Amino acid sequence: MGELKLLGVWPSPYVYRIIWALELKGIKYEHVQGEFHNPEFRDLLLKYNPVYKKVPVLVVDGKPIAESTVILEYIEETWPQPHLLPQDPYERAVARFWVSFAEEKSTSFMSFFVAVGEEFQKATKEVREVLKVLEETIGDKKYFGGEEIGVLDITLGWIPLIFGVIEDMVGVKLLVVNDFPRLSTWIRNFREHPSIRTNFPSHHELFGYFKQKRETIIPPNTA
Ligand SMILES: N[C@@H](CCC(=O)N[C@@H](CS)C(=O)NCC(=O)O)C(=O)O
Repeated sequence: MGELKLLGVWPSPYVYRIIWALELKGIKYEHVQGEFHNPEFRDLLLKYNPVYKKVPVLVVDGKPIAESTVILEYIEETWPQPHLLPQDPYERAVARFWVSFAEEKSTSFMSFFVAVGEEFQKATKEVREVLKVLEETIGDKKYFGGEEIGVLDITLGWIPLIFGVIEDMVGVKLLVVNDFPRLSTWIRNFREHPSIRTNFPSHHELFGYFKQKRETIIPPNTA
């Protein structure tokens, strides 16, 4: 394997997926962290991800791979150890089902972040339903992957990363210990993992960033 470059923009939760997977597997890579308003970085994105022009992009010996879940599959196939997917084909299919579920439901969380009025109430209800399903799914396991972090933990890693920040911003707490004891424990386990902890921005930094982002979508005093 030659040169490995990750094109990212801070603090994209999609980019963090790739950082966490590479760190967990101990893979060396160069992180090219750019900004969307930088024309040179835009040119790079246009070159390496002309279809979506989004981060993350993993560039392997000059050849790009886009879409975080596709990149995760590539990483797993190229560096299988430690495994992010189960070895049993049925269990692997189940893990992929939950990844697909998590991706599909992420739109409700997006609405929770940016919607107002009735749309916000609807999103709140949907997010609570998704959290209930996840609470059931993790059961008594340490991680969704079992004893070790797996692909679903990484896919859902944006919950430990930014959901608390979003809750503080919108002023509604949904993921509370009393209602979601297992998910709350999972969040702690995930954040404390040595490969995650060292690649995890502070609540304060994230709050500043997402507050500004939200205000470009909902000007203050509109909510
Ligand atoms: N489905 C994509 C989503 C990636 C995505 O939405 N990335 C955002 C940053 S969080 C982006 O690059 N947006 C482009 C822009 O804002 O111009 C994935 O899983 O990689």
